[in-house]
Amino acid sequence: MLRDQSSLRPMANAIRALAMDAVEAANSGHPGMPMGMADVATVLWSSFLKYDPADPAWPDRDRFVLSAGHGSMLIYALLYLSGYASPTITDIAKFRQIDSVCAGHPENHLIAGVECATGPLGQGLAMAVGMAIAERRLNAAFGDELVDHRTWVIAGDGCLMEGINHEAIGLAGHLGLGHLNVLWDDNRITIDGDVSLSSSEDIPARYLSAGWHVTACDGHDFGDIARALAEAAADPRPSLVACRTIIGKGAPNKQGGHNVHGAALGAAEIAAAREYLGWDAAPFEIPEAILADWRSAGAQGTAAHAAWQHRYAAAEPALRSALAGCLDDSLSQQVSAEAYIGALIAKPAKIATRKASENALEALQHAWMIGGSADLTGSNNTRIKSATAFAKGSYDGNYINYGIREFGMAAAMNGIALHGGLVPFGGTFLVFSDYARNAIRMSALQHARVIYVMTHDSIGLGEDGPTHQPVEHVMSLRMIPGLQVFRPADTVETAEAWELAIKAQGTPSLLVLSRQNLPQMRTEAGDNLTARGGYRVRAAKAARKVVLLATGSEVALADDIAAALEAQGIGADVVSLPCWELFDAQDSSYRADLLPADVLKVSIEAGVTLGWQKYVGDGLTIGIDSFGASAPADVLFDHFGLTEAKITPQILERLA
Ligand SMILES: Cc1ncc(C[n+]2csc(CCOP(=O)(O)OP(=O)(O)O)c2C)c(N)n1
Ligand SMILES: [Mg+2]
Repeated sequence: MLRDQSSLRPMANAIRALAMDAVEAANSGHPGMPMGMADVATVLWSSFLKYDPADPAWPDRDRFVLSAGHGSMLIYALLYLSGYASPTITDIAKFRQIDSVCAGHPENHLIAGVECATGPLGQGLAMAVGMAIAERRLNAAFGDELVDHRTWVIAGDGCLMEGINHEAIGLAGHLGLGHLNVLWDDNRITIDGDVSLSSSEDIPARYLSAGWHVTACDGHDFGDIARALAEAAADPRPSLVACRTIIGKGAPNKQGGHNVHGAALGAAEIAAAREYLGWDAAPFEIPEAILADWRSAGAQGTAAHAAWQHRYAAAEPALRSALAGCLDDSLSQQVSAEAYIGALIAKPAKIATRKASENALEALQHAWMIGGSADLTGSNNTRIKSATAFAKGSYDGNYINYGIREFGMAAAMNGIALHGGLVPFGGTFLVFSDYARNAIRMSALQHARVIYVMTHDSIGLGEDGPTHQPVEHVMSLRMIPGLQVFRPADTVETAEAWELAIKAQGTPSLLVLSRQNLPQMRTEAGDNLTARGGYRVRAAKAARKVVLLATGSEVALADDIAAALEAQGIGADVVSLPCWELFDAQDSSYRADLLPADVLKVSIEAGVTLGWQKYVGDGLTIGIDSFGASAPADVLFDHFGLTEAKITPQILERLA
C-alpha cells in the first residue's frame, strides 16, 4: 500500500539531498538522474520492492538493478536510507574517493546490496533478464513458497538506445518473463541534449512488438507511479513503465536541461535547491523523522523474510536440502573429472575439442547448470542429450535457445550467475566473442562464474574464411584480468578445463575449442594438469636445447617438431599452456622449471604472436599476424607456415 504522501515527499527529497551533496563534495558524478527518479524510487522502495536490509543475501528478495549506473547516488542513498549496513553515511560523504565503497558506478563486490555492477549502458537491463530467467528456473524447481520474486530495473534513455536492448527485450518477451519490470526514466535528455537530437523511435511500440506490457506514469506523482507499478506487477508479461520525469528535479534553475546530467550543481544552485525543496538540513544529515520513515519502510521486509524462513523451515526435508545445495553450490564443488578422464585414457580418441567438450559435459553437467548457445548449438556442442529447453511455460528446462544475441546472452549469463543458485554456460563462435566482449569483461569485473564455450578457434575452421577465423581473439581475451581463458589441446585437457570452470566460484572461464579433430596427447592418468595452467607434455631425450610452447591444436604440431629435432640429436621439451592465467599464478620455481633461461624457447599458436614474448623472450614466436583465408584447414596451416616442415628449419637456423 502506498504510504502517506506527506511522508513520501520528504523521503524522496532525502535522496535528492544526498545525491546533490555527494556529487558536490566529490566535484564529480551525476546528480540529474537520482534527483529525477527520486520519486519513482521512493514509491518502489517503500511499497513494492521486497527486501530486507538486515540480510542482503536473502535468496527470495526482489532484485533491484540500477541499469542507469551513472545515477549511482540513487542506489547508495536508497541502501543507506532504508537501513542496509553498507554504505554508511561516511561512505556516501566520500563518494567516488579511493577509501569509499561508493564507487563512481555501483559495483556488486563492494556493496552487498548492489546486485550487479552497472555503468555500461544497457547491460544492467540485459543482466536483469538473466536474473529473471534464474528466478523462473528456480521457481520451477522449488515452487512459489520458496522462490517467487521480481526483478525491478531502473533504466535510462541510454539503456534503451543501446543495441543490446534489442537483444535483451526480445529474449525477455519471447520467454515471457513476467516478473521483470523496467522503470524507464523517460526524461528525454541524454548528455548531448534532447533525445530528439539522435532518436525518434516509438519505444512503447518497440516493446509491445517484443511481447511486453507497456504503461506510463507521471514520475513525480506518487499516486500515478504506484498505479503504474501495480499494473506492471499484475501483468503476466514483462513490463515497461515509461516514467515521465524531469532530470535534476529539485534544482530549480538547472532541472530539465542536459547540464544537470553529469556535473556538480555548484554552491549557488544547491542553495537554491534547498530553498525550493524546503530542505534545511546540513549536507549528509537526514532529519530524524525522515530517516525514521525510511527505516520503517526498510523494515517492512522483515515480516516477509520471516515468513519465507518459516516456509523454508516447514518445507519437505528433501526439497529444503535441495535448495540449500543449489544455493551453496555444493554440486559444483563435488564435480570431479577423474573417473571420466580415466575412461578417456583407457580409450584414446582423436576428436575435436568442441566434441570433447560435449562429451565432458555429458559426464560432468549437474542439475544447477543451465546451458545455451547463440543459435550455434550444433556447432558449439553445448547441448547434452538429456537437455530440455527452458522456454515460456516450461521453465524447468536447462537449455536456453538464446537466438543470435551474443551480447545479450553474455549479459544474461552474468545476471544468472549473479542471481545465485545456477551455473550458466553458453556458446558461440570465438570470432564473435567480440560481440559479447564487454559483458565478458563484466563477468570478470563482477566476479561472476560464467562459462563461455567459444568454438571454431582458428584458421582450423577452414573454408568459412577470414571473417570467421579468429586471429587476435585468444590473445585479447587473455588480457582481461581475472578471466580464465582455456585453450585445451585434447580431450583430456578439455575435461580438466570443464572441471576447473565449473568449480571456479567467482571466476569466469572461457573455453576456446577447435572445430577440427585433434589427437589425444595425454595417455597417462594423474592429477589435473590444466589446473597448473601449463605443464610438460614431452621431455627432451637428447641434451635439451629447445622448449616448444603451444596451446590447443598446435600442441600436437609442437610434438611433431620436437620429434624431428630429436631425430637430429637436438633435445626438445614440449610445454602445453592451456591457461596463462593459472600458469602465471604458479610459483616461480615451477615456472622456471618449464621455461629454463638457457634454452631457445619457441611459441607456436595459430593466432597473433604479440604477447608470447613474455615467455619466449628473444626466442621464436610462430603464429599468424594477419587475417586468415578461405580454404580447407590443412591447406591453411601450410599456407600460414604452421607445419613441422616449415617450422623446424627456422629453429635449426636459430640454433646454428
Ligand atoms: C555503453 C555506454 N556508452 C556511453 C556511456 C557514457 N554515458 C553515460 S550516461 C550517458 C547518457 C545516458 O543518457 P540517459 O540514459 O538518458 O541518462 P540521463 O542523462 O537521463 O541521466 C552516456 C552517453 C556509458 N556509460 N555506457
Ligand atoms: Mg535521459
